[in-house]
Amino acid sequence: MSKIDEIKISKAIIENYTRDLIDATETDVAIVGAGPAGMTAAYYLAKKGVKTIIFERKLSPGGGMWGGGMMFSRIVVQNEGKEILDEFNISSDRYEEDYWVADAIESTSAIVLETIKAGTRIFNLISAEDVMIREDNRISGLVLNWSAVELANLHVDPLAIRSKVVIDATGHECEICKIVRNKIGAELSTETGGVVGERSMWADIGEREILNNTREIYPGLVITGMAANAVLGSPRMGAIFGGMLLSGKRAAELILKEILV
Ligand code: 48F
Repeated sequence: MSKIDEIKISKAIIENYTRDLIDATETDVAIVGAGPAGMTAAYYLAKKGVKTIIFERKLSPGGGMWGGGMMFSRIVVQNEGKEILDEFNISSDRYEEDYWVADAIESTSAIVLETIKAGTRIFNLISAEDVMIREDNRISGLVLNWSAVELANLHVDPLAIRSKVVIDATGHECEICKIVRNKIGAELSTETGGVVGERSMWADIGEREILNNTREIYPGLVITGMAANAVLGSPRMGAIFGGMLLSGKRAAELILKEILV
């Protein structure tokens, strides 16, 4: 084996990562949250050649998909979502007439891999702590910091990236919408003008409403996944994931057809 040089290894990591981070400072779409909805949106955007970057707070991308339902590592998808399982080459077993069951670990890893292979770059361990806004009252980028800074509660100033569109794919917390509402005092396009908040579990209604909830909630800001239901006051739905996948795809279609034109 050839002689190993730790300094070369360190330089290789720093140079390669920094090159990609600099490249991420100007993008078409910046997605906050690498859960199933955010990654599916990224996959369909990147496949169409749209420059798409995801920032994920945690070490592992995947959000709430790894854990299945109450740590039983299986997810369920209804018939309408089966085409997306197939698109990601995820194997699934039919359960009665309407459902498909898939291994949560296979599903999450397949979506992560396919999303990256489609051309999306995922930056883990980075949190979006604010947005950028300009005179036209349009969201124009994200303010980012290392998750470790946030966790340690250190006072370290963030850096920023510019993006034509931002997607809030932060799940139940809908963090970006809360920031936009609270810091800018923005009127979101909801019945109250603010974040309505998710309702208790009712999977049938939650899954039915999520596609309509996937929308541009403020100029330059699109919501997808559980964040879409939380912002618009729809119910949560538990370990059925068809709506998350279909919402991600819908967010990508909306951006392609109506925003980045
Ligand atoms: O929670 P999450 O998986 O959201 P999702 O894609 O899917 C929801 C389901 O997992 C489940 C469900 C199924 O019926 O209801 O809950 O809508 O993924 C959200 C990701 O966003 C990250 C967080 O760590 C998670 O991986 N995240 C949240 N806030 C930030 C963030 C932030 N400010 N910056 C970066 N990442």
